Amino acid sequence: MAVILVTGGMGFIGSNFIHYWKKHHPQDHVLNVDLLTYAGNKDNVASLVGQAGYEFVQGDIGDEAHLSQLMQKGVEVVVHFAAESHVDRSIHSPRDFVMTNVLGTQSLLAAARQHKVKKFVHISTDEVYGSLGDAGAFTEKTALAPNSPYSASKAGSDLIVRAYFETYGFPAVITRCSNNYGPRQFPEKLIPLIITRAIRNEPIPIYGDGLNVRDWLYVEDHCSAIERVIQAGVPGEVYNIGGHQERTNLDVVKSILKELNKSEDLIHFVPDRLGHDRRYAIDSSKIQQELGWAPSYSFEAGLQKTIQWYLKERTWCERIADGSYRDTEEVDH
Ligand code: NAD
Ligand code: TDX
Repeated sequence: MAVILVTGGMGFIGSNFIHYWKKHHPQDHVLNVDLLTYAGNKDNVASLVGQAGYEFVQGDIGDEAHLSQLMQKGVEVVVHFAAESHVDRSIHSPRDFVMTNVLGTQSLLAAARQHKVKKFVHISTDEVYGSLGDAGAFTEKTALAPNSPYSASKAGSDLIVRAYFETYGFPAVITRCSNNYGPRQFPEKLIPLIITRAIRNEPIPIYGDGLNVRDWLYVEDHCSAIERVIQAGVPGEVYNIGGHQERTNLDVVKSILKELNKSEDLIHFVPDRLGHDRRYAIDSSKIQQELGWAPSYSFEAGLQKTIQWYLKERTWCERIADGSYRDTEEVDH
């Protein structure tokens, strides 16, 4: 039995990863450490509460003493998802992003290093590479050129992780994934925002001309890539993760409206995001060739599963809409 510490396990990707890991490695003990910011939702892992091999501790990755104490539970592997993750929020409150993503990551690294963990997987993003023109894709050798406070803070965290490897020989690996979508994504991000608004026949805001391109990956495919990195990723290396599923935002919106049988009249063009990156595309040949990972879902298949999940989980959506997902007394897990 291995003890795995997951940070940010109440968020979108972290909670999907915990479900994935418990399904495929039921013997392992997962310790979920999350501060429960607005993005942390206990409903995401409610079905695991009380199960053997799952434990939640509320905590801040910036609290090195607390993290150090938690590492003493025999933690061997750290998978670090916790972050401020929304670009629009970073434009309004950049400081929060530097505090959590840069300083928080350094505190976590210090605690993990002191306890000599065997592997530290740092979950980063393709946004650290900046924006692409019409052609080409980001490789692991592409220079970092982040444009938003969010991506700059993630690039800062990548560099401090890199420094821990170079300076102390700390066994850290960095992954950089493209845009994720799937169950349990907070409806501030494009795909869940469109789905939940379209279901309620509310207007859908599209920034600028709607022709910005993102490279979409179903969250379960991201989880299987992280699994390969835990098992075989080489310390000091960076692995790009993506599924070669580029779509314009407008195409994404139209696909969702069609699937839900809703009118395109719901689309409303609104002023563009400041510093809006035009296009992302990931070259994931390194992880495919060196670690034998491949995505399983096409964008169409993943999107259909995602829409079905949001249609079925009405209570999950309503508890976010009315704010009750943050009531800790009611659902104490
Ligand atoms: P999310 O916003 O859904 O979840 C973040 C989680 O971190 C929340 O549960 C929150 O409570 C927790 N958290 C925030 N600050 C904390 C702190 N100081 N201490 C402990 N916990 C804290 O984010 P997500 O979309 O699941 O993204 C997870 C990670 O993956 C992030 O590092 C993000 O940069 C990266 N990433 C996301 C995407 C994407 O498309 N969503 C793509 C590539 C990489
Ligand atoms: O209401 C909207 N209208 C709109 O046109 C929203 C919320 C977004 N958009 C556009 C902006 C982007 O071009 O849709 C695209 C996707 O936006 P987000 O869902 O905010 O994602 P993005 O900015 O691409 O960043 C995401 O992918 C990389 C995650 O939020 C990051 O955490 C991850 O690192």
